[in-house]
Amino acid sequence: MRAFFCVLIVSMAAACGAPQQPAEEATTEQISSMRLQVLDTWASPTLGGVDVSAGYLTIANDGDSADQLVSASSARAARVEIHEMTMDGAVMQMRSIAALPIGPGERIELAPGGRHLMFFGVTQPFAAGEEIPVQLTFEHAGVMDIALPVRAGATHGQH
Ligand SMILES: [Cu+2]
Repeated sequence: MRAFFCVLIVSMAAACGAPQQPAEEATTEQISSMRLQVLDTWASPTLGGVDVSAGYLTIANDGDSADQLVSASSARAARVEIHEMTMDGAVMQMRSIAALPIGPGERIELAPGGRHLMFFGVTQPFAAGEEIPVQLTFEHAGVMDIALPVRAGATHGQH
């Protein structure tokens, strides 16, 4: 099962990295040794005319070296940021973070009420039942293409 997952990640990375990076061999090696898995992906539907939404997922690092999520993007949004929630007194606020570190053996959850991916400039609403393509870029593992099924859940706080 684990071997299968790595092969899958490697082939996806090779497929999307090939056009821009002829020398993808080293990257492929790194990805297979990193053993990063992205699980439990989903996104909130956009609500009545609002052009922002949130995405959630779990990143599991089954490898023995640290990595970090450094950026995210989507064809369905003008910009995707990595956000975290902080308490300012009794007020919960969110802010963008530059990178999300994932230590060896660690499992990082992006879930409602905590860290999340934030989509800005959504022109075509996210509708329940469809999948939003997202590209994650890790410092060492490189680029990973994932899909976030849209489903109703905890609605995201206002920005
Ligand atoms: Cu946010």
